[in-house]
Amino acid sequence: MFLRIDRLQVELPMPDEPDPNAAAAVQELLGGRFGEMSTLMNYTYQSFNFRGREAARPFYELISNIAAEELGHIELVAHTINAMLTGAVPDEGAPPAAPLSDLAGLRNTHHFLNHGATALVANSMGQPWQGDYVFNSGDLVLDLLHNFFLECGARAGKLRVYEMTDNPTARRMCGYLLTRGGVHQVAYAKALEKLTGVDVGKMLPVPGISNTNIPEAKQFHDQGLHKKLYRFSPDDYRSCGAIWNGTHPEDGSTLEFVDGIPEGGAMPDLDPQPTIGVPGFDLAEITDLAAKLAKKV
Ligand code: MN3
Repeated sequence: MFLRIDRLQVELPMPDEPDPNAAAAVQELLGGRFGEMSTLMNYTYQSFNFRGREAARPFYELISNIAAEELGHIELVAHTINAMLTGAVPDEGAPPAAPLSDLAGLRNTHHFLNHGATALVANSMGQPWQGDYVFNSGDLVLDLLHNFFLECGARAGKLRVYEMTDNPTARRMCGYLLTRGGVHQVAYAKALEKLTGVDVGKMLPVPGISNTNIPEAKQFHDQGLHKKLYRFSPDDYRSCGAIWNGTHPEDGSTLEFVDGIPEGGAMPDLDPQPTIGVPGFDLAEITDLAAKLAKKV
């Protein structure tokens, strides 16, 4: 079962200006081959399909627990995209005028034509996320090796999106996810080390640039988030600590298995987009009905 908490994993400041083309670039971190949909679905299906789990429980629990964190990463990237699209749709204008004509030249018009100025399950080129991005051979060493590679690719993607936009909301999200993705990269390397004896220190880091070079990641590094693995369950997944222990390969700090979830940040409340009928063309009616329903509970 899944328990849901209506908070983001980190506080996300809203940008002052819309930035729809940069939002299109950020889509790569949501629906690209190395995006958060891919990390989520790889670890989720690997946990669903895990055979012999009692005999290999710490590995099963590590994969399951990280899958839960990845669901929150999708949420964070989606809200970043939504924030960057907010304000891009003009407030006024109606047919037969063409209030959306300025949006026609944007990189991804699906954000507005098919969605409410919100995130797509697609990459930066608008291609939908695909199920064959999931690798689940059933061979634990091979799957863990894949997961390590996936986290390396994800980290490279975040660095490149960071290089493509100086939007403060996008960079905040990139800084946080570079830090958390770094944790997962180390976690899978540690799991491989426990399973095969491979030298983790010689596998890291990929790509060869430290998170401490990125100011938006360094702030989380300085708070120690790079050495913390959270336990994303009220009662389960306690054996992750059998893998997440020892020292961090980069700075030698002691790894910490946190018994609970991050404090996180408030869920942003997105402005309605009346010109494209979001959440409906008669906002007052929806607001009135919702208020009446809320009084009944
Ligand atoms: Mn992630």
